[in-house]
Amino acid sequence: MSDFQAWSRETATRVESALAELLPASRIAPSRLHDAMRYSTLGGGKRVRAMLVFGAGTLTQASDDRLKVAAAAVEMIHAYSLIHDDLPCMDDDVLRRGKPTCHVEFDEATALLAGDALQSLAFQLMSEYKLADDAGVQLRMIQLFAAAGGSRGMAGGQAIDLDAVGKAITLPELEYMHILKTGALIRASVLLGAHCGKTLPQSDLDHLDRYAKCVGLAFQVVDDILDEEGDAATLGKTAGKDRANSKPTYTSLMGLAEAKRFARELLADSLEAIAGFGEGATRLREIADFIVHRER
Ligand code: GRG
Repeated sequence: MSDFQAWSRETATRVESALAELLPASRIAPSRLHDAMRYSTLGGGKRVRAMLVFGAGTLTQASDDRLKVAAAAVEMIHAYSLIHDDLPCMDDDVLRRGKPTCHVEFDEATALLAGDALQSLAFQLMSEYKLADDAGVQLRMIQLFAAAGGSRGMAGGQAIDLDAVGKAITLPELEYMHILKTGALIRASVLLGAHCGKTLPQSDLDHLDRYAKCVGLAFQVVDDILDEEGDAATLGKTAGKDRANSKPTYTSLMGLAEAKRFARELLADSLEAIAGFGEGATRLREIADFIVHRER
């Protein structure tokens, strides 16, 4: 096992136990809602966003105690977006992380509420725990986090996505949609992790943000490639859905070969953005490489 594989497993274990501890127990009422929140958040997923929180936190020597709370909050928002994305009124999917989606396992109303409650809990944690030395920095982190999920972030990207079904859109329009839908939370993960530790000068934060933007887009380009080339057993979710739903994707607009070339180009750009950081950014480099070369 490579050093990165060992680190990523350790990071996934850390965030899993933080989530298990921070999510309300199933025995606490309302049990069905708490069950649904735990069902959709625990025991699955690649934990890429948690890795980015920890990777950026390594650069600023942030404490594990802070990073695990920030990573858990990010993974809760991510789980929330997946629950809502799978609902009949959105992508209407039945398989997620190799098991029935939340509304299939529970029911639509419970799935809707589980997503809502996960979002609230994420913000509660970000404001309850001390995540930065300076209260102003922590407030800025919460603002960043809120913007990433809002109408000019993930929710806005989803609105554009739903509107684009069956339509011919241009590459710049596709890029804009994904920068919001997938990229916003990935960018927030990197900056939140960094803010948990020592203060960086604005120029370093700008380099990190450039890295995160490239990695966020690369994540989506590879997601489109995997949707085209992968199978449900490996992906843990329905494959070939974008084409079946007439969704514009990088592969439908560029073709497979060009999409793969674009993903490699984004990887190179992400690495260039953090070239000046030296050893401290090793994990961030490895995560970028993992995102582009992953198989699920
Ligand atoms: C949650 C603010 C908010 C709004 C709801 C549903 C929705 C609006 C937004 C959808 C966001 C979404 C589903 C983006 C897709 C991003 C994506 C490719 C998700 C899959 O991420 P992986 O592969 O999943 O990291 P795992 O299961 O590995 O965690």
